Amino acid sequence: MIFYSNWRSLAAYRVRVALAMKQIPHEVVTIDMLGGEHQGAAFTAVNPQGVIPALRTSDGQVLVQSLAILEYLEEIRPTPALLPPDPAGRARVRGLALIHAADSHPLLVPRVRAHLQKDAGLDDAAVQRWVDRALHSGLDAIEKLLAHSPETGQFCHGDQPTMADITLTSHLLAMGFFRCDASAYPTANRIAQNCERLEAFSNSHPLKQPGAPAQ
Ligand SMILES: N[C@@H](CCC(=O)N[C@@H](CS)C(=O)NCC(=O)O)C(=O)O
Repeated sequence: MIFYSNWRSLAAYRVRVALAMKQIPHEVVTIDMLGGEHQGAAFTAVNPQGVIPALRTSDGQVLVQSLAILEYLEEIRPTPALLPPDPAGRARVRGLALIHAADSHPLLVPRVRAHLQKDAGLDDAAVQRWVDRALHSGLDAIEKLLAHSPETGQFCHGDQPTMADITLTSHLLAMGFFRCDASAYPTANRIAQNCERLEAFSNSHPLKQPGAPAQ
């Protein structure tokens, strides 16, 4: 498998954690996102959307969208499971994951921030308020869903990490990147600390990847 990645991409982080949890061998191809390589002809021939990540399977098919890739990895390598066994549990985990991956994160990807600045004329402070709002509104909901459910355990769903923990840690990494205060979310922070104790999560941290700055 070939994993097209970049240290700073949170969507790539989500796939990186899943590959590590399931110990799936793969080659990493780093795309220079800050240098615009994701929009160049070579990479858009791989992923026409020009976004990271993409995964080329061992039989040559290219998969896009981090959550679709996670579902694929789950199907080809069911253990350790990223989804619980029961339908309601799977829907709960997918729901938590989608708050981050479908509602919050898409509002703050580089192309959206660039559009807000260049086309909508927002200054840096206004873009920061936009990002703060996207991240806080998502995490407010996630925190309530976690804190008020008997299904929540050491991790978002029970005592084993699932897809929801991958997206929760992705959300908290985004809060760190954008210097948003995440101290008001005790359940989310407790679970993220449990994730951080697992090598699949800690080794996948963006700042530990090739090309990342020291801090
Ligand atoms: N929903 C997509 C998001 C993909 C995405 O937007 N990736 C970002 C990096 S996290 C990217 O490549 N952005 C390039 C840009 O916005 O120009 C997924 O989950 O895979």
